[in-house]
Amino acid sequence: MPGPTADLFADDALQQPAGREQIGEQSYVLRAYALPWVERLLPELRRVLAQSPFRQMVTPGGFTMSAALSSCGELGWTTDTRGYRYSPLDPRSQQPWPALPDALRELAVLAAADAGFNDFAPDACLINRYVPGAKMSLHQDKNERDYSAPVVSVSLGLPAVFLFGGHARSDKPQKISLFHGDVVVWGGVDRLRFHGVMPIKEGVHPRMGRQRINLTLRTAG
Ligand code: MD3
Ligand code: FE
Repeated sequence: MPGPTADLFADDALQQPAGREQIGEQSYVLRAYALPWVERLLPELRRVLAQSPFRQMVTPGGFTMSAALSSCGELGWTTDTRGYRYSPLDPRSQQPWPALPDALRELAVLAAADAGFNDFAPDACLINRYVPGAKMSLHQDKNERDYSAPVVSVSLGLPAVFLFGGHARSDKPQKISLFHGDVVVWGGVDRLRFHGVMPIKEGVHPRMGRQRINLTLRTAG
């Protein structure tokens, strides 16, 4: 078993020198890209979550998702027994979702541009919280109106193994480790590829504690 020091070193800086890794024809991991932004993002995130706290949602099939969700921006993604959709109101409060924080928008627009997508204009940010054991099954993101816009995701906290599949559910997925501060940009021909997250391994992140938070920015409306 690694001790606390090993955990610390296994984490951010050493395993992920900043740099861009291409994972698909139009998809890139920007390693450690968000690290300089984290101390601006966390207070913004705290404000968002005070207004729209994490909650576990039920899929149309009747399963409770293991990841807890919230949203910010003009549109938020929700699911219930009636289906998946984007909505301008948080169903919990019946109020608009919290605004998309400035630093988060800036970071996402810069990351998209670095991956070749200029003029990214996100209107929705889905916030996923995973505790150890939580996962996301292989799926496609098909609720957005315009698939020409990329998706930008920011990983915070515990590491995850991201599954990046193909256009058919049966295509064998690549496994890509994502660490605190990594940003991933997916777009173009990769936009409708199946993807998921393996169950998060037990651990405690030195900054984020016993959780992984993923922020996914999209143009949904
Ligand atoms: C790849 N979230 O919220 S990053 C999701 O880590 C979701 O929480 C995962 O899948 C997470 O829908 C993965 C986001 C992501 C979003 C859209 C994609 C990855 C994608 C579209 C195409 C390919
Ligand atoms: Fe997804």
